[in-house]
Amino acid sequence: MTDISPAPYGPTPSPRQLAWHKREYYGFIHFTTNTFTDKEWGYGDESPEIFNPSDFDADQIASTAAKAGMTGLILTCKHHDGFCLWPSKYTEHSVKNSPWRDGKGDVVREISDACRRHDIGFGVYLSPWDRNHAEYGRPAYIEYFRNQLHELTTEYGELFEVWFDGANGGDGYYGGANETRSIDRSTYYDWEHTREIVRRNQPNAVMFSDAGPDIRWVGNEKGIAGDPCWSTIDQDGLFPGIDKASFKTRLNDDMVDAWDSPNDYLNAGDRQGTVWLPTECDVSIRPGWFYHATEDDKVRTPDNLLDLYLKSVGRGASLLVNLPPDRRGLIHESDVASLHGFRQRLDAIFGNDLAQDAQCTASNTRAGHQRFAAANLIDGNPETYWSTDDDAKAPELILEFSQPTTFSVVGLREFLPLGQRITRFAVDVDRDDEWSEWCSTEAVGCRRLVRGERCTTTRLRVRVVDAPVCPALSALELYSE
Ligand code: FUL
Repeated sequence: MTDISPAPYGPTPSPRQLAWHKREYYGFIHFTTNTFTDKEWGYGDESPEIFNPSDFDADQIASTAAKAGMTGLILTCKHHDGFCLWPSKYTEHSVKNSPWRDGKGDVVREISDACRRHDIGFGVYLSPWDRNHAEYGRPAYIEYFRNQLHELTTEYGELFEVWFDGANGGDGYYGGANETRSIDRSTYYDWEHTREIVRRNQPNAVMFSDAGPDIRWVGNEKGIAGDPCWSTIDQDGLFPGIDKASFKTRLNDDMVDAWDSPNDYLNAGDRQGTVWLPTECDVSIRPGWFYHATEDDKVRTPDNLLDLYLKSVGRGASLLVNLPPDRRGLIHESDVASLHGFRQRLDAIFGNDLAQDAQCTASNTRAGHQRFAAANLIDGNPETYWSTDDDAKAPELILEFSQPTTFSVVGLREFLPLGQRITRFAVDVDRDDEWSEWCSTEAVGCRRLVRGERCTTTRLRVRVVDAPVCPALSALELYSE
């Protein structure tokens, strides 16, 4: 039988990227000696003896994340100060020389086990920059870094993500040298070979950095993706920690003219991009990444978190919210309360998809075939999709309700194995038998949530306004706040 499905358009996600797209919202844990020195970046000369949480409880941390609706946690196993939260064989600068659990503790073990108990994924952050290590800046450090990567990717079970930060090089302790060391960020880590360790040991894990290879930084630490934010980009010339000058020299003239900085480029993505490299939006629930008692009254509110969710997950990216454990080794009560409120809002809105009560019809159905019917958009099954004949590139969908229905958020999802196909779409509502435009916007991707004017209607129309090929949409959702 011939395959009548539409041909994929442009770059498409790998199986590991597809699995990651389903995670949508997960958490970050920033914890190290900084928690005890009240700093954001440790210099690398901190004594391991200061790491001594009084009531560390990995279950409190993992259950807080799980109850908040998070699908995983990524732990700073080593931040820039070089202190290791696990008893690495390759350094003395770790929990094994701290008083915590008499030097027998392993934060990575406890958090990873707790994540499994609470049925969420576990991921690791291993800072490429190490302000403690004597060999930082020289080849011997790369061997050390790779050894650590090997430990983390072999000893703590399945990882869903490995996080490589872009900050590297600068002043530090460096085994007592107390100097400034700069490295060539594009060559020093020999990323191509370093990444092979992760691929070999954790083939399902996605790797995060400014340059992927699986997911990209969003270009800010505010939790906000571009509008639109394309899942495609041109990866050539990008590397973790890329600066403005390298960005300008390495990319072609069109790109240099279009984007002022790598951060702008990463934030927006590139409709003409050559690879699938979706976005992760990292943001802290507090002003800092590490816990500071002075910020107990500066925790983001549930409404603010909801706004960020709509500007990240709702733009086809993921939302990574940082929860810094305090000196007890617990997520502070203020953060727990805020997460609880956020979860209640998510449930209240997204727990009730109003589109499921409607009839969904389309101006065109591919080959007139049931397999591509508009009903697939509201069947709650992400594996089925609606599509049209190849030449029907600007089709329409209509949702019809038996009762007047009030909504304020419209959601669309593309069937990602066939690529990012829709460039622009619009939504209209029926006001007294006249169509009136409710929104017109670019990009769908994994998930597009448009929050707009609260409106009551019996009919809603989605128009594909601009697309190089026929659409393939797996969901049309409608919510009310
Ligand atoms: C940054 C780091 O320098 C911060 O300390 C933090 O880890 C954040 C997530 O990434 O680049």
